[in-house]
Amino acid sequence: MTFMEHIALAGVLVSLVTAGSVHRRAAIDGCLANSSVPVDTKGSSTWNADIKPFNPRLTYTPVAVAVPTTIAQIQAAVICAQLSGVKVTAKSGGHSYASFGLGGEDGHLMIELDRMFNVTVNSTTNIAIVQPGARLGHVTNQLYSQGGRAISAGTCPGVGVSGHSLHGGYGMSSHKYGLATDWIIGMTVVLANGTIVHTSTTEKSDLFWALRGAGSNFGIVAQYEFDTFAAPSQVTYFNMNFRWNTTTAPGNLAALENYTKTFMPADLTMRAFVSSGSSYFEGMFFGNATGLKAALQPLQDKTGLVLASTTTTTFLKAFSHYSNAATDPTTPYSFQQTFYSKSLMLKGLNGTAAKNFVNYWYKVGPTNRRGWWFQLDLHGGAFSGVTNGDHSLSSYAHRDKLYLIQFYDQVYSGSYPSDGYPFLDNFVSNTTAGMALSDWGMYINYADNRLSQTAAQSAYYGSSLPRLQKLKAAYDPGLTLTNPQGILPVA
Ligand code: ABL
Repeated sequence: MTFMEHIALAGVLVSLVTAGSVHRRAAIDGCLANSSVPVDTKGSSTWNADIKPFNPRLTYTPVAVAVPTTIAQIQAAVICAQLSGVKVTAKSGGHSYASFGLGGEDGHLMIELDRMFNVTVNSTTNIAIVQPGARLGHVTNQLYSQGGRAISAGTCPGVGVSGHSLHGGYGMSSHKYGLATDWIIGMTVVLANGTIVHTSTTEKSDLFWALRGAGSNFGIVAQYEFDTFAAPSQVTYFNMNFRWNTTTAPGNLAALENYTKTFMPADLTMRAFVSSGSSYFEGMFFGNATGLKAALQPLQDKTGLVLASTTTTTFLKAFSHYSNAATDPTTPYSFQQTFYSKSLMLKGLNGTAAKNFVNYWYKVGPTNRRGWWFQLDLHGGAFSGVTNGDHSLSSYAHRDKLYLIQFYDQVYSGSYPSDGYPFLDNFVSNTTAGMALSDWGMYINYADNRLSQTAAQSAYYGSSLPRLQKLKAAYDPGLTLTNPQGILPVA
């Protein structure tokens, strides 16, 4: 569309828009058609697939679904949303726990990015060009097959690269290599006003900072440049079962905290997994079983944990060991789980907080007959790549947190019960009861849709929030790119 055509169209649209949402829909449909942006028609099978959320607890209906295959089409779609007075949301993998890829509410223009999933590694620079709808399994497989490369990222293969890496991106390489966001070195971005910019540490560095941690609020990344590292030649994954109780758990948690803060080497990434049926530590070690044993010994000495199994294999096979679905998905895609989830990022878990946490786990936990579990990732620590990443280069606010806990309460058939929520709400509130606000936060990649917008902003963005609010005022004062937990502008 030329500039003059935009102006002409804008005139038509202003009168349409004032007549309300039916006309907003006509306006956006008309604009997308005039701009040759590919769409999926409401009610078609592709539309139904596009709007199928990972978490069916939260379903929303967009006003239109654009399915671009080029950066110019993403731009044209954003301009149409602006002209039609419609909010716009990009969906990469669609795994947001709050269905933010659908907008987190009805009526957004959804830009379905999953047709754009190419990954190309430059064999001289080892920099990867990644399209924004690539899923982590595809990224991992492609980087590995194109020269044995990798980025730090999660192991759920269906998760989209965009939401994951624009809001942190923790995974089984993080203790050595930090977050997925740390590997982004450049981005081509469509801003809320429809302009295309390129950002890096030296171009619009404030935008680069904001996108690396709070990305969905600041633009639609249309293409990434990721730096990569050589995938380790040998990876050992392992399990250590444990059975603690209300008496032993607080002391063992204290030992775990001490270990993470002082000894746990970078080559080891590990988490505790606890469900009603089992509890174990699991993780990846970049090296062989002998190295792993040396890395774990100080913790075992203090806690009596026993290594139950080790498997030494390739990086790719270790990745698929921790995959929860087909390991190289592109599109179409339909994986779903029905659940409620919350998170806690903690500087530590000791004293009264540890006792409260342990009491809830062992006393209230067994009263929940659904498939609940928590994962406690040893996110920070003396040798953690997350802790030791450059704090000034990203808005990710939790580098000072030792633990990342994900709480998950799932049903395997039917819908999530409306009286189910207090179970996890109380798990979290009991744990934080005596803590200073600055000692904990939450992770937006495990979004809790039931937080108020105010609570969500401070829990997700912590000390980065004031600067993010100012940048929101600069880049998207009209809240074109937002959702019910989006950052609100402060001039
Ligand atoms: C995550 O962030 C975790 O790291 C995964 O382990 C977790 O996967 C997903 N998110 C959930 O959205 C789950 C599987 O989907 C479940 O089937 C499994 O029971 C659970 O992990 C525990 O292993």
